[in-house]
Amino acid sequence: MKRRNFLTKVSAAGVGLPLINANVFMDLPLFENKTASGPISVTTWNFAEANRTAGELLSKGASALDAVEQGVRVEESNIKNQTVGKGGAPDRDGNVTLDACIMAPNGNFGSVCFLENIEHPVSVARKVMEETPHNMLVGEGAYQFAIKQGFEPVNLLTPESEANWKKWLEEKEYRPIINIENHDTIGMLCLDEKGDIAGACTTSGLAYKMRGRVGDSPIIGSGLFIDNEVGGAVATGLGEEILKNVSTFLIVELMRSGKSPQEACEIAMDRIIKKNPDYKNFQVAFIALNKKGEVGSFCIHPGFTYLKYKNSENTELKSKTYL
Ligand code: SD4
Repeated sequence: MKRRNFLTKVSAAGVGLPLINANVFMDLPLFENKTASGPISVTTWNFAEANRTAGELLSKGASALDAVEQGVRVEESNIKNQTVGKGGAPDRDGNVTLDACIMAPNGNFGSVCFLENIEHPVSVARKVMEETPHNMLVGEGAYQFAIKQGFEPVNLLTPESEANWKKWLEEKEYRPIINIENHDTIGMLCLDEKGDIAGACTTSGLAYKMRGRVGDSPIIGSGLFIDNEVGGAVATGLGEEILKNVSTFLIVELMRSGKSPQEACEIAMDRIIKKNPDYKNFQVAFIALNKKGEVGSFCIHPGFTYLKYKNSENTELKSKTYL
């Protein structure tokens, strides 16, 4: 049933609902169960194998939730990638601490922050969502929970990340890097065959951060937000700025009010840029996907790319950029 029909019916029934401008909801289905676009996976940066893994799973009929989890796990295990999972850059004391979240079409989510010695924080986040009465676990509690769930303890600091950290210690200059070799936090949004959307986001956070620092990536509404009636958005870049603006929630709300994913990303970025005159010195990037399968992306600095898997093709796309 279309929401417009629903509104007509309830008001005809005279149930005394407050007056609502029905135009706001025109053509928005109340509960949309299918998409005409077919399955799509979109992923931040150039994590081609991760996005292909998710896209192929979707083509075989996997749920969006399974696809995002399996997709981002590829990068969590990739030790060449120093921004996610095993091999991630440590904090300034040499500890690799991971943040991740996953959000399901039914609006539920799981999140872990400041998790150490576990290779797949996204899967721990999913367990938090499915096996506990909570949504977020942090630090030692998250680690203990993971071990109880059967995750193996692993050393996440690779010799390469350790060597880079030791080099950093010589100067100890803390400055967020704008685009880390074209790969960084992985954020993924999937739309499945049934038209359901899910998302995941996983990171080792900013290199050489203070111990205990948590960024936007595991925070629902900042690093990731999904609303299965509207669409989803994920963010990458300087978490502090994304957190201050609750950017992915804002993007989804803008799409709800009729903006395209592209327009929504641009308006949300405008908010960050207006509030912080220092915007030339940091990067933030967004991708958004709506229920129609339309995709948008926006970033501050050139250099951010993202991937779209659709109809068996994994295409790298250049984001529109503010500067
Ligand atoms: C954070 N947003 O921890 C993440 C890291 C990132 O580009 O995406 N860096 O702030």
